[in-house]
Amino acid sequence: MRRDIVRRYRGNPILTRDAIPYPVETVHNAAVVKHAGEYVMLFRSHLRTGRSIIGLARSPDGFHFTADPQPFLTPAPDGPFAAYEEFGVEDPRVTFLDGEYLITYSAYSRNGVRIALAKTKDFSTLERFSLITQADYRNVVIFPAKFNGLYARLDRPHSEIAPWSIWISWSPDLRFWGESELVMRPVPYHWDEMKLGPGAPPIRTNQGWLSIYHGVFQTMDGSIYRLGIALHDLANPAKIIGVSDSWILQPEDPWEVTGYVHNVVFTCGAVAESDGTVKIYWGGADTVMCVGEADISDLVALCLDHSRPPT
Ligand code: BMA
Repeated sequence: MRRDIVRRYRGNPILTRDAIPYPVETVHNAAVVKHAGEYVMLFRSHLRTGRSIIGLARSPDGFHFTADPQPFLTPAPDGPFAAYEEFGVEDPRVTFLDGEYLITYSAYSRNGVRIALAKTKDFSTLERFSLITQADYRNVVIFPAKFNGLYARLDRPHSEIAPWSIWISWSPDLRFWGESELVMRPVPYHWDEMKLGPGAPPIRTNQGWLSIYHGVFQTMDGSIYRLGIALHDLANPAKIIGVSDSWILQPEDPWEVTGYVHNVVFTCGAVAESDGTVKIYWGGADTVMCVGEADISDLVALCLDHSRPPT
């Protein structure tokens, strides 16, 4: 009998546009963290213009979410970010480090897509800190730790020459990033052969940093977005210990197979719990939010015992 590594919550989808108190077309690709005794979700929504904004929802248990009355982050009307957020803000990721939440998100404009970093301590005020990439980058996740005094992030530059791969970069101050290295590229004729991107900010385990990423395969019927996992070395996350040969989640439920973009499961966040499980949150078909649970030890074992070459 087949045993699913990610156990889908029976109440999926957990958040849809009908539950949002302002007009939106979708609710997807959300970051989730635990803050002050509740789960806080930052979710992306398309507007009828086709551009995206970021909303906030709260939950006592990680499954039942209520959206705040107003959006959390909308394109900057003026100042240094305005020119780069003109077409919308997308796909937030949140990392807790040194007493504050670091929020990375995609900033779209006529100048391409860049990643912006904003900070908050309480999810009521927000400080836009810096645009931390040039165009075209997406999927920046910051590690919740420093390494020899440096911050580390995984990211996914866009290239017409090489397959779209996962890179690592380092920073002394969260503003200036460099010493970049490619850490993981797609494997030809594999479920993630077309492109890869970091998903949820990495989770610390005794065996290494667990990174839940998305991988894309192109078919005659369009692209399929699935989730996979990789384990990075604890002391030096530029080194990959293992990458699961198989995906952990693929579009199967009707709201993952059909929607704004068909055949997509896409994660921007996961919450590790003290009982050894992890709640993984994903957008279904760029339209609704879903959640499932997995045992962290199962995910680590897949990376260690069922690994394929990282590059
Ligand atoms: C990616 C991003 C994601 C989206 C996915 C599937 O390139 O735009 O936000 O979920 O495509 O459409």
